[in-house]
Amino acid sequence: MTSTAAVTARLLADAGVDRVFGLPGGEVLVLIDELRRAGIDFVLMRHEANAGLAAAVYGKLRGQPGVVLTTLGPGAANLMLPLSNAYLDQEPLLAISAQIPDEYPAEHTHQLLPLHDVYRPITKFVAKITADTVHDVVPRALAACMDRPLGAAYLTLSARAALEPADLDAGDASRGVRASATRDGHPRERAAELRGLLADAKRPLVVIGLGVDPRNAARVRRWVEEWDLPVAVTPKVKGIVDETAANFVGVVGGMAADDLMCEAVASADVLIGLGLDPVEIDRTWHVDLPIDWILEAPHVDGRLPAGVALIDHAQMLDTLLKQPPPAKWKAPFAHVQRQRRDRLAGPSRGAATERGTGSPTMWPGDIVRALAGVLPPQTIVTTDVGSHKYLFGQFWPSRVPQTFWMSNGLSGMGYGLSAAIGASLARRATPVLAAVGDGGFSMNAQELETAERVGARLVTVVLEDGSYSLIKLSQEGKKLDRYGVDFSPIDTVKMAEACGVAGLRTTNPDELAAACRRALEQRRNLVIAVPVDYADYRRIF
Ligand SMILES: Cc1ncc(C[n+]2csc(CCOP(=O)(O)OP(=O)(O)O)c2C)c(N)n1
Repeated sequence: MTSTAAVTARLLADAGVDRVFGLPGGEVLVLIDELRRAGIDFVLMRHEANAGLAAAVYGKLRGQPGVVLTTLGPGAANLMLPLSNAYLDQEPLLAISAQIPDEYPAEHTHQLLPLHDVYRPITKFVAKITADTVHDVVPRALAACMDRPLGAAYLTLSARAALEPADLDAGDASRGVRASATRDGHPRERAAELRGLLADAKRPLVVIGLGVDPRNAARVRRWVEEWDLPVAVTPKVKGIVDETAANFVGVVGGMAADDLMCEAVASADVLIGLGLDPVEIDRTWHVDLPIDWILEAPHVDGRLPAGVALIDHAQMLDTLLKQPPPAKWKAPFAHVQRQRRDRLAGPSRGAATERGTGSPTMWPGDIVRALAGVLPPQTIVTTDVGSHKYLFGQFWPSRVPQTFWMSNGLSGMGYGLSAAIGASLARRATPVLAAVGDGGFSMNAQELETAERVGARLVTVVLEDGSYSLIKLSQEGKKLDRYGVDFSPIDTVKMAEACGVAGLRTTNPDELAAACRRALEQRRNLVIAVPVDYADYRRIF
């Protein structure tokens, strides 16, 4: 006999969990101690939301659920953002919180929240860990996170239940895991159908989305390359194809130059949605246009478009790859590709523009070009949410699968820095770049101290424009008076230094590139503040 907390820790360790992210309260100390005994690192962070975001990215990159642990009440309440993100952005996250013990009198309301009721709608599995259920609910929660669409599960363990004696062995309690949705479509027939459709197409476009398993990246890549098919991606699968290749049309799903991307999808005569999940599309063209859906898992909400059967992508792609392309297409989206490139050009490189304040700024396009020029293709890039996300989402030239991370289903600010910490811990040898706005940075800059302490190594580029610029642009678009969108500067460099991380400010693209490369090579944390003029985004969007 051992304790329920010890069995929980053992089950997590046996499932391959080696790190749990979180922030403690007295009610989870026993579990944290058992995690330590089971060889699982507790990654102490400065806010539960950040811990959850970091954990999910850590888990997804390792091909297993990320785990976040919080106390009850307020700590558990802070999980709304990462659990929502895990749900809408298909990131595997198991959250565990403490809860008031069931045996407490009904009159005990201190820190008592209906946590299961709160999180049930956005998670795939919710349960209480007790001595009787632990062998059942922990494996089921882990499996639910990985069952596609990937997502979240939520467990509570009261401080009292944590100490209850429990068997280390499962006995008969283990009930196995939930089965995945059945794939009743026929991959070979679907491949033949698709080939027939493409044979007559003049302007086909393959749009790849979040529902494509990264393990199929090589197949997808070979298919669009060998057939020279025009291809677009949604932001969350950037890198699944080589975005510097001639057949790459652009990024759909609300990024910069979305007018061009909408034009591309609307003018395609065959529009293939390979794993496309509408959760990333902030318009309604996916309802209005005839999309040929090729899905192997339901969309995030568990739904499928009418009449669509799930099929195995690998089998279908293997069938297609055995055959020559059914037609040759002569770059039907060349004009879109050209206009897309032009949007990034702007003023010549190195020229700092003057903003309202009279101080120098860098053309946002130069930030992308300068960094892309020096960072290796395997660099993991994360963004926060705002104008800079639209910029990087469309124009960062991703070349390697799973190297680009943003919150796009939820689009929740606060993602960029936390995601970068999770990514760096998952891929210790890989350079990591976080591109964030000054608004988002001030939501969680204190996690720089976490990064330094836990050994995450990243360069954070903060695009400083003294405002929530995406919202400011939206306000202007609505012809409203400017109100509630500008803030006074917090010195980014001093903020970094206060957290024990070096910082510098530059408006020179060469200096930006050199500093970034040096820090990544030397595996140092660095924050680079880059002043930008929010009005420049208008010319890119
Ligand atoms: C948690 C959260 N709060 C508010 C928003 C709405 N929002 C979207 S973008 C944005 C502005 C972000 O500003 P900043 O981080 O400075 O980036 P910028 O737009 O300037 O690039 C806001 C407030 C959001 N998406 N998420």
